[in-house]
Amino acid sequence: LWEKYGVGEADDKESFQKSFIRHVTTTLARSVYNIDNFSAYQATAHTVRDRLIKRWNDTQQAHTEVDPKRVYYLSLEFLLGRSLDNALLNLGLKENYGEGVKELGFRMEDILDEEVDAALGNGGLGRLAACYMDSLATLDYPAWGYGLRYTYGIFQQRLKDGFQVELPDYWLNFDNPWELPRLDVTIDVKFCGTVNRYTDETGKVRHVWVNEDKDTVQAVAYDVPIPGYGTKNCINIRLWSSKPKRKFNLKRFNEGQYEQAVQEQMEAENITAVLYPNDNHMVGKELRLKQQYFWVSASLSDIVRRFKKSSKPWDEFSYQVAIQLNDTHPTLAIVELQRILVDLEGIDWDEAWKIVTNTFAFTNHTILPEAMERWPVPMVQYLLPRHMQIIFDINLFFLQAVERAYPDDRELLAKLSIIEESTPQFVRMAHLAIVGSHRVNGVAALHSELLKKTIFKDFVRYYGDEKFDNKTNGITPRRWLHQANPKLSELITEALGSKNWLKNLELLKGLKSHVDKVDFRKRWVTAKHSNKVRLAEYIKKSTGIIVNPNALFDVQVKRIHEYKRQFMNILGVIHRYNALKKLTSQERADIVPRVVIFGGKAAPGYYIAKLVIKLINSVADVINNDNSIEDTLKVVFIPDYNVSVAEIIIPASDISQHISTAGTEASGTSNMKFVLNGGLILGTVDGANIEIHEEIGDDNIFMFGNLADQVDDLRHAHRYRNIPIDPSLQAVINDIESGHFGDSRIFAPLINTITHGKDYYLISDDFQSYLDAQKLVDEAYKDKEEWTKKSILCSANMGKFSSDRAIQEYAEQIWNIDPVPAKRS
Ligand code: 26W
Repeated sequence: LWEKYGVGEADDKESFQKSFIRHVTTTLARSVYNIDNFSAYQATAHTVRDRLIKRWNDTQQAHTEVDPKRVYYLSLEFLLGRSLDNALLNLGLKENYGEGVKELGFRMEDILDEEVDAALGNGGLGRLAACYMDSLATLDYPAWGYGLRYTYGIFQQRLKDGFQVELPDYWLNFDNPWELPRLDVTIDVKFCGTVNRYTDETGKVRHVWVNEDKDTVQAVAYDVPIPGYGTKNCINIRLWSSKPKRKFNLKRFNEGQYEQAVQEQMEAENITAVLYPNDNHMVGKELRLKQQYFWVSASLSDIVRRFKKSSKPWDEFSYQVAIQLNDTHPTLAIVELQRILVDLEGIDWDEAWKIVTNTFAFTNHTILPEAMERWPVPMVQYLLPRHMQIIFDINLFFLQAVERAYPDDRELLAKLSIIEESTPQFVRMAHLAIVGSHRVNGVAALHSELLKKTIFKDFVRYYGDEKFDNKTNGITPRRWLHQANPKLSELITEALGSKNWLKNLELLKGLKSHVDKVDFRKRWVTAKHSNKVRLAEYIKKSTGIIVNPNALFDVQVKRIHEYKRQFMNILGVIHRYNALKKLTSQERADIVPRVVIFGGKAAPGYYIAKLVIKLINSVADVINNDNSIEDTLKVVFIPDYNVSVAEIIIPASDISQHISTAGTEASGTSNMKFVLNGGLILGTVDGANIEIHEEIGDDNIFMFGNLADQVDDLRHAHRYRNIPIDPSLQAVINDIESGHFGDSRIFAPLINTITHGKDYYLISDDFQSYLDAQKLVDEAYKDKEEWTKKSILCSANMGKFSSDRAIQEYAEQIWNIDPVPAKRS
């Protein structure tokens, strides 16, 4: 029938226009004489959606026929951003549809700009999941994502008097054309209740978990199609939304308990209401634990149902199913699968446990102690009584095995235990994830090494080194170069003679032979410059500040966190400002003008991070209004940094800063995006900076600061000895304290983190070498031709950091899955 009626098939301009008009008049119920940009967006999106559904159906059908081993990517966050442009490019529709809308009197850019971001994530981990789905689809892997359909995504950030204020992100205000509601796919999820023990007819002890109807909620599936690039393959992210299971209680209504009856319904909907806005910081809210189990339970029940359709024996489960845990957030899935196998399917514990551990693998994304998930045992016991028993049993059998290997080492048992023996006790989710998985990985070489040497050291001793490995992160070149930087993408395609680099990023190496061509360099600079003009316009629109596109654009955009050291950056800006003021007008003429650009959200409860935002804005106010420095320095804080703002900022940077205290940033992924777009980086010897350095060479990167293996000693020294603060830093602090940037009392708690605290993030220790590195940047930028060569070599050497490479490594080395080529019907 698809063939016969050609539904969602044709890609030509006329078919597009026909479908566009049909959607305007029927789907939107509007008159064709009254179409605004938003309606045009909706009609275009619905036209693309029709085509996506076709591919999505074909893909699922191919998977059903082949019944291959599938991978399930469990992530509490998918930070997808906008979908229309990506779908147009991946499906190869951009040109025809662009012409189509133009003839109808619209500009494609305006239409694309109407879309709201899908912002169901905080930062790195959520965006990584989105890039990985793009690569899984592009490489034809049979993969599913599972997550939550939050009613509210990450908050919108506004600035008031330089302070961050948060607004709810009610992103589903208008209909969302990128989701397919599956109101028929519903799954019951239980909470609370009790566990009954009994002996079955074979004499085996069994457990049943029973609860009251009011404590069961329903999960409803919403499917988000993810199209691959240059393939018909289109995979699925299934997001669960919660709703009450019990029909509205009429009996109670009659008894006059209307409010209580409504209350129960609302509590069920609460579960998927909001994404928790903390990044790298654990807050032990009961609702968050409920979210985690709700999601994990619905997803596993879906996965098990799909497995059962093939009527294969249970011992083949792990040959059919690989489940990747995106950090510890879905760790309860381990316990849930064990429960399904033992309690519901009647499989013996040991056999079940083998299936479980062969199925799961776990990725760690941070070593910060405050980010480690720990749940109070009483809370788990109350919400999930049977799971708590199973966790205790998993721990018991695990510790018994450890004891056999290391008799008499009680300390080792305490260190490895899944249960932390405090009052109350806590469940250590990372320990549970390690014990329940066959493979554990970090996200960059240094990070994976540090995991083995620090927080997972004792596990390496017990399991050996082979269980732990590295999978360096990657980014999708489709969105982060082709889509975000069309001018540079076009130039690259022309120089390389084809678009193949979009599927094989190593081909960018071919740009090296163009470095010495003056004309090529000129065109490279022109592309770069137009991106800077585009960003300057965006800055004017969003902040009112006017910046010069010929200045050096120096960017730091990421979540605001002490370990990322935006504080050090703004302290460096003050240092620069004070130096500029001392110069004569003639001396200033030699200075390369700079625009220092910040962006990023602070967790709403993170007081110090919010003070950093205020300080940046206060410093910006003074500097931007000081005519005496003659526009040699401007400071901008771009509000509400998100994926679509990143797509404007990243292609426009000359230099970007990735300056975390060594050993604290697991990988970073924006560093890869900047360099891929020909931006140089100024960074510490941390995370993926190290591997970028290896790929692009000493001449094309500015590295500074203490190394990870020096951090412990330096911290120790700050704690126990009186270390004098770096003099340049002290001068800057004095300047703030003098009131130069407004009432300095506001900033006292922030400054105290250096002066009266322990300078835990070692700003004082790195400050001088940071300033030195900045000086080298200034010098290097003066030689424009050399800088352009560096810029080209940066892009040329970034092949390794494609998410295609990362996904291929996961597929071959952890999941053991093969591509299922999409059918070309
Ligand atoms: C429980 C609170 C919480 C919430 C989120 C703890 C930890 C997280 C995330 C795992 C934090 C995160 O996004 N980490 C980032 O992961 C990226 C992708 O691997 C890395 O590139 C970043 O370096 C890392 O900070």
